[in-house]
Amino acid sequence: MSAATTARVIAHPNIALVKYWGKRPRSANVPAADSLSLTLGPMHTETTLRWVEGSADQGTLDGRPLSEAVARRLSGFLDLVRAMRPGLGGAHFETRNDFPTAAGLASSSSGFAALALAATQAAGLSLDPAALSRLARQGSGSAARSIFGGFAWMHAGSAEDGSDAFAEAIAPADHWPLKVVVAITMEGAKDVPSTDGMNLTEATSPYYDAWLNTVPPAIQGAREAIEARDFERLAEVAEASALQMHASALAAVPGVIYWRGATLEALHTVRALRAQGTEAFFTIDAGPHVKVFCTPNAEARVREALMDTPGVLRTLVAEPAEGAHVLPEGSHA
Ligand code: 2P0
Repeated sequence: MSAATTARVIAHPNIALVKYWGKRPRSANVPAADSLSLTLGPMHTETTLRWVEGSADQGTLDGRPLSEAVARRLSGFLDLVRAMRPGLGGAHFETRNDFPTAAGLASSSSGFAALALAATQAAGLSLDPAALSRLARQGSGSAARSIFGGFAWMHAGSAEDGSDAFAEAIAPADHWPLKVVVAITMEGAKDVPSTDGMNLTEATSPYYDAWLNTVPPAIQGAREAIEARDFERLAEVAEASALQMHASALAAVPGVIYWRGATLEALHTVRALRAQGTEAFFTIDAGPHVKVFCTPNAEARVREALMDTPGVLRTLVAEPAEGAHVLPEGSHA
């Protein structure tokens, strides 16, 4: 092989407006249904990676060694890249999130999007965005969407091998100047990893099939609302998708409960704001935090109202961001 090449890349997390919750059984992490998201900054993952012949994988997350479980998951993912270019050896990488990891803030979306891009770039493979999205999906379903900036539509596809399960961009980051105020309701990692939560929902929830049936009309509604920049319509579709996803998870046995008291209080805050004419709606992922989409002129009011909500610890503000990209100065060692 030629001299080692180092790739340094950035990827942003994304928040789904139409949620992904459930996988096709016995698949290579193929989602059971489509989803639709917005990629958000300035929060991001930065990953630097170099392949070293004759070495094992070794990586750090936020400057600390990886736990055994995380190391195994990442090495399994890196095997997919090794299969594309035999003889690569081990990956030496550092990855940093400038926001909390595994806390329901979509760190696996930016994490696997960054790892997919860094590992292929450092291997001298230049995958087109669809192929990169397909690869990222095998690390984490939501990561397929973070390859793209702005609004992204993830297709579950129908091919047995998942070859048509990848995301596409449907509108760029500057299509609609929205803000997202994140209400942090608890510090630390969530109790139930999303993969476990969705597998349990699929296996035991009587509402799982009903949940899957909500997705196609929600995708259609969200696409139309985004194209027309129709805030009211997007609010209706996105809140319903989040609540229907959580309803299916709550009905699992045992029920998967991601909410804390402050989560519910924040939902009421947002509903009250909207009733008073403020353009704001909520969504909730596999964690206790509440993400509030709003128009730029509503941001200060939304932040203030969330800070006055019992149990909300602090807020973060995000806005539409670009897709995963290579940092030019770090692309060659
Ligand atoms: C989403 N979530 O659409 C949904 C909503 C959480 C709630 O995608 O098992 O970490 O690694 O493919 O991508 C979280 O799931 O799951 C997620 P895996 P992932 O954003």
